[in-house]
Amino acid sequence: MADIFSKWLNGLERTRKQTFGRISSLLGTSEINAQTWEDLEEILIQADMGLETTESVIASLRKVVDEEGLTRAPELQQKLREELINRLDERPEEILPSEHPAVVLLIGVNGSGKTTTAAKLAKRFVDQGKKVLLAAADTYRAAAVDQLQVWAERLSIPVIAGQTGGDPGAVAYDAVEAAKSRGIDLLLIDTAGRLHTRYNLMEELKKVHRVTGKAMPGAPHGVWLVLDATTGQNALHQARSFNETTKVTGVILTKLDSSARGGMAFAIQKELHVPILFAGLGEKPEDLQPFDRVEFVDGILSER
Ligand SMILES: Nc1nc2c(ncn2[C@@H]2O[C@H](COP(=O)(O)OP(=O)(O)O)[C@@H](O)[C@H]2O)c(=O)[nH]1
Ligand SMILES: [Mg+2]
Repeated sequence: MADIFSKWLNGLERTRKQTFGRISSLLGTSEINAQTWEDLEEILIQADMGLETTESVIASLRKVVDEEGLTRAPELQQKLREELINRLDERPEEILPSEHPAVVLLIGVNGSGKTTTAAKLAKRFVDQGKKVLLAAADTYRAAAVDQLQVWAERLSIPVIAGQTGGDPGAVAYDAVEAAKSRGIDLLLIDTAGRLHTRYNLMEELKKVHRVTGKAMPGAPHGVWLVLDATTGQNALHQARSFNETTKVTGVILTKLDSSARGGMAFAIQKELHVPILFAGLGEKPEDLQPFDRVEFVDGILSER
C-alpha cells in the first residue's frame, strides 16, 4: 500500500539521510576495492549498528563477494540489502499470544514510549475487534497513571489502576483477574521505567512478572521491550539488562522518526534474538506500525 510505504520512507528519513543513504553514493558506480570496504564499515558503525554487528555484516559480505566473484560495487549494494533483511527476524504472522486472555507486559526505561505505545497498541487491537484491557502498573508516579487513564478514556478502553504509591504487583494481579472474568482477549500491562535504583526497578519487574503468573499460570505470555531508537547503542545495554531480568519475547522500537540511529535495530536483533514486533514512525496512533523488515531495510537504504 502506497501510504504505508511512504510512512516507512518518511519515518526513516533521518537514518537514511544521515547515515545509510551515503551507501548508495559509495556503491553507486565504482569497483569494489579496499577503500570500499573501509568506507562501508565506517558508515555502518556511524549508523549505530555496533562494532560487533558491523564486523559480522562485513565478513559475510566479503565472503559472498569472494565466492560469487563480484567486482562491481552496485552488486555489493544488492548483497548488502539481502544481508540486512536476513539479519532481521521476520515478524511472526500472529503477533498476539494465543492464550485467552493474552497477557503482555510492556517494559523499558522511562521515556522510551511504553505508555503511549500501550495506548496505540490497545487502539490497534480494538480496531481489529479484540477486547482489550489496560493496566497501569507504574504506580510510582501519579502522572503515569493519569496519562494512561487519559488515553484509555479517549479511546474508550477500560483500565485498571491502583493508588499512587500502591503495589504494582497488586495492580497486575487484579488486572489479570479482571481480564479473565470479563472475557478480555488482550491485557496490556504498562510498567514503571524508573525507580530509585536500577536494582529496585529490576526486582519490581520480577515481582510483577511472578504475580502475573500466580493470577494466571503461564502468564505473562509476552514481554515486550520498548526501546527508544534515538538512544542508539544505549538501548543495547538496556536490552541486555532487561532481558536478564525477565526474558524478553519481542521488541518495539519507538521514535525511529526522530532518530538517525535506526541501525541500532540490527544490534538489538543480534543481542536478543527475538523479533521486532512494532516500529514507532511518528507520534500518531497509526504511526505505530507492525515491523516489516523489507520496508525497514528499503526505507533506510532508499536513494530517495
Ligand atoms: N516522535 C515519536 N515520539 C514518540 C514515539 N513513541 C513515543 N513517543 C513520545 O515519547 C514520549 C515518552 O513516551 P511515554 O509513553 O510517556 O514513555 P514511557 O515513560 O516509557 O511511558 C512521549 O512524548 C511520546 O509521545 C514515536 O514513535 N515517535
Ligand atoms: Mg509511562
